[in-house]
Amino acid sequence: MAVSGIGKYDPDNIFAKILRGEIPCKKVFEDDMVLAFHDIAPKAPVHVLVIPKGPYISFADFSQRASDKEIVAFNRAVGDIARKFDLDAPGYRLIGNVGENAGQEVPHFHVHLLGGRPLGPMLA
Ligand code: IU
Repeated sequence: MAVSGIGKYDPDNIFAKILRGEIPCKKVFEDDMVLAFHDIAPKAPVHVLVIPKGPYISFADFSQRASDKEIVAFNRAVGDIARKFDLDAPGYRLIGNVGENAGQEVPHFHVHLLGGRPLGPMLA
């Protein structure tokens, strides 16, 4: 079910539990500000979710409240992960769902990094 991309952060959302180590994930990257792991229901050969460690609901929230340091670290990590999977040359897609209209399901900001096959038109 879709969630709101703004409002009060729910510390019991599934990604908050992953960040606290209460639920396992298939980790691909971690530093002090960012965690990335394989999506549990991959839509492409590479489908990684990249999340900030801070309590941000969506891009709308993150872009407003995160520090410059967090924003730089997050963007750098996304690029580094794509490179780690050799996706720069073939290309890849980044998706960030915000709120109801985008069908955001988990109320902790995440970017989907998809690649490893031709992805087709964005809204297909
Ligand atoms: P969305 O942008 O909020 O719609 O994407 C949520 C994603 O989180 C979706 O692709 C799920 O497959 C994924 N996911 C996950 O990787 N692990 C989980 O335990 C749950 C969802 I719940």
